[in-house]
Amino acid sequence: MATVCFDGIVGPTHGHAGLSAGNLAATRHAGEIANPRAAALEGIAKMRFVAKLGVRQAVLPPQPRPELDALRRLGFSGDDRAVLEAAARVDGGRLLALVSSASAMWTANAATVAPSSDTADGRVHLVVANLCSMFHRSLEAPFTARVLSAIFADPARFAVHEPLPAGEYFSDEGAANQIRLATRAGSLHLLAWGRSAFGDAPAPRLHPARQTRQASEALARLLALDPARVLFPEQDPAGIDGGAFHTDVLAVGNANLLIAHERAFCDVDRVIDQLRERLGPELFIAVAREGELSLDDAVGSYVFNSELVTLPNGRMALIAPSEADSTPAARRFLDRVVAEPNPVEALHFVDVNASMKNGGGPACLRLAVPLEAEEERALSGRVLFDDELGDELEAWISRHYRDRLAAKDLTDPELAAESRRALVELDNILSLPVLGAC
Ligand code: SUG
Repeated sequence: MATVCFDGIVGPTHGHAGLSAGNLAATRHAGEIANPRAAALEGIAKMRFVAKLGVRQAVLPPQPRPELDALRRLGFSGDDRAVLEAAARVDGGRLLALVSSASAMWTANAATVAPSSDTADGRVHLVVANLCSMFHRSLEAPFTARVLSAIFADPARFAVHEPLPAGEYFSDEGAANQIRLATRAGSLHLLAWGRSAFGDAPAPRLHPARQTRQASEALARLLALDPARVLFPEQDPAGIDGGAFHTDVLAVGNANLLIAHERAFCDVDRVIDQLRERLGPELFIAVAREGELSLDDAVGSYVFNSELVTLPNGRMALIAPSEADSTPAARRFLDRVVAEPNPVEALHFVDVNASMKNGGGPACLRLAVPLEAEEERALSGRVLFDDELGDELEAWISRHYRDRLAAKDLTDPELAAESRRALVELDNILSLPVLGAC
């Protein structure tokens, strides 16, 4: 089994609108002028880099934005120009920014995943995330369901589940709150959460907790996991208040290695004991305590939002954001992890700064899907990344994307038309007929 990393292609309306409360980077960069073309090319460069390491790499398409259908459902009418201009007058342009967000690029939030080796029916299960905590992100779910159903189309091998019913009770943020670990003792899924729907658990005071415990429990059922192979740790409210709105801001795991900050989970030592008990002595754990790496530096550098990948030789590489290189305590921590006796043999830094400005590091940009070779061959569409696809995508981005996008540009109906044309063309490149149909 090898993990295929599905990266989201950054969309043509990529911007910095400060849409996510509790996401410190996004809030700090609100209102900055964006460069969607550079952002998208940065994403392709990362995919190229990861693929060159020998890691299986794939792509997911961006979504049509601005979401004019959503605006029409909200009562705006007339032609596209009239709809966009009227929406732009609402709440100082906030509504238009929300329906224009290219946030589907952070595919770690697209779905929760269980490989066929872990499920009761031997199929790969994916549950599309409803993302209902944030309005702009909730708009992603229906299209994500179509895209994943188109790619994982073979019902004998794959089960793509509809998003959980949206609402206060079942708020689900996808694999950003999931860590799968495995040793010869078996596998274990951590399905973390930030609040209980009934308020019967400690909650953050400053920032919203997005995932509910009830959602995580529903995911375990839908993924058809053995209940003995699931843990439901709570995200530390102090971590969320420090800017870790998703688990993957403070923890990353792969196979027999977990790397985490002590503020990732409530009572982190108990979580570690449970992991050791279930996974045995083959499990390696590297925890940063506050004294070694402050919560501020951990969140500011996104060092735990590194991709932790298995290389063809069975060892691992850490692909960290360049911000972790320039934050001394984060860099020292990474050096310690590489020096310790664990599977990590290489440390790399990638520049995904346009994504980082919105609170999305390397790991946010990919959905990790462990697949057997025959399952990988059963994927529909031309989604597996190679140099040729990379070249075509770069040329496509250079043809269609703007290099400057300010909030006022979102009212331009030509931007919506350009984006649509770009996505229709992408259908052909990816042989994935989901975009043109919109
Ligand atoms: O949901 N940012 C995203 C970042 C998601 C990061 N994903 C993971 N941690 N896996 C979010 O907060 C900001 C968009 C803006 O402000 O324009 C945004 O949606």
